[in-house]
Amino acid sequence: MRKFILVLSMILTAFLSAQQAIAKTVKVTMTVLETKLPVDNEGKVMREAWTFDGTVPGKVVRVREGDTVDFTLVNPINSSMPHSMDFHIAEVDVLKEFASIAPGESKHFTFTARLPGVYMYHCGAMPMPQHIANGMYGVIIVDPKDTKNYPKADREYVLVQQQYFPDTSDTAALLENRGWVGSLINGKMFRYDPVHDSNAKQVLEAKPGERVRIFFVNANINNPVALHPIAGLWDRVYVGGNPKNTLFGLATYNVAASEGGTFDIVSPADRSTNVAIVDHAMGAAMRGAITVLMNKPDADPLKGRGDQIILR
Ligand SMILES: [Cu+2]
Repeated sequence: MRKFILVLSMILTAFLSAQQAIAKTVKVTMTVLETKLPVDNEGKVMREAWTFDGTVPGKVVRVREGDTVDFTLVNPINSSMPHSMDFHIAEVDVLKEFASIAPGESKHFTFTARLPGVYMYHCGAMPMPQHIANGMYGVIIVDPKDTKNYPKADREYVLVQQQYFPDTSDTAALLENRGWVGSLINGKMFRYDPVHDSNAKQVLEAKPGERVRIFFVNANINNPVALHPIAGLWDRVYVGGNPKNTLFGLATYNVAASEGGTFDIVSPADRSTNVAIVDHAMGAAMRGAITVLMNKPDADPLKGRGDQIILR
């Protein structure tokens, strides 16, 4: 019995050190850029855009459960105001790591991505609704270590939704949910929907029968998102993006403001189909929150893989 316990403890020690050896430190740097960006596919409607590295949403950060993120935020001297960074997966001190930094300053902190999932990150400088409404948000994906109940996806796409307020300086209106005129998907209305906007240049693509995985974040200022794939079903919904929280077979799942989640859809294997991924709250769908997923044999092999998990 004693020998058995000894062998067991040796195996356990070897296993734990192997796990630690696999965990990495991932360096991430983001630089604030205050600019203007279009919210429509034609490129005519410009918005005030405060950004991380110039894009809305910011770049996708992707690490593995247990990894350490070594993060630096740079706020250049020519910025007009303080900014900050808040990763929803980071367990730190809100008054320290997430504190704002003035133009010309930088901020460095580290955190361990302890739980798998899909998490929002955003600027938390005051007034926070204005900084988020101006585009200072993005997604960090923490891939799970345990993939027993997490089938491999054939394609992966990131979608981030945001209410568009043309006048973000009116923070009272933001708080009262007044005056939003659009729903942005990855920064633009109907971004991947040529059915409702002939200027839309891209759609999500997959082959019939492939497992398509959507990493979704609700970056709305106030509203939840009733995420539904029209002409399809969610095969699995991993609440928060964590496979320990798996729901099977849903038509619609409600995503709270700031919530992230992972949504798998598998189209019929025997024919080409189209699915429209919408916020079924009509006020959002008809103002831009519709994304077309085309399942067809000649799907672009690069889409939904590598850098193209977020289509720019
Ligand atoms: Cu900011």
